[in-house]
Amino acid sequence: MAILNILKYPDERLHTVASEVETIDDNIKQIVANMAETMYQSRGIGLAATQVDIHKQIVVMDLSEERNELRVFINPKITQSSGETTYEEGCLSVPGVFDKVTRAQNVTVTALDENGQSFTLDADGLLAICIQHELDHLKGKVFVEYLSKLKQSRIKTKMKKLAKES
Ligand code: GNR
Ligand code: NI
Repeated sequence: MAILNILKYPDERLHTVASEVETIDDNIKQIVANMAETMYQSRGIGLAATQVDIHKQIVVMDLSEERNELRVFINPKITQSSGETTYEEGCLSVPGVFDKVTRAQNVTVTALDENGQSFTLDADGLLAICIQHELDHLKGKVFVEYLSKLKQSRIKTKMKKLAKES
């Protein structure tokens, strides 16, 4: 396994649209394992392949307290959504920035697991928020793009300053 480098906003590569996974082979399983390891070591609740510069539709997530309930979503699609909820979001690609985003309260997602089994999940609460946040990454969208242009510009300045210092 390996820890992968997480792209930081405003890296242009975060705006790449991910391609569908055609076959779940050893290479894809390796990517899933490395993404899980990277998510756990970064203490995130989710990670999209886009964030580690792999432009395939792969997401890993773990919302459990014990960090032992890994969820894998390959080629995920939201088939239904309803309601509205606002939550203060953060992102491993925008460290230190937290702001409110309004999203659907409930979503139904269909995806393949790491064995190529198709599954459907009805989600609400933080799980539904996280699914929408991760699917946005696969489409090249970062949560800060829901904020005002002024906030986005301030965040860009802050991130560039952080990058220089490190
Ligand atoms: O770790 C994460 N926490 C989080 C909190 C609120 C809403 C979304 C998230 S996802 C984020 C990890 C991440 O950046 N995934 O893309
Ligand atoms: Ni994120």
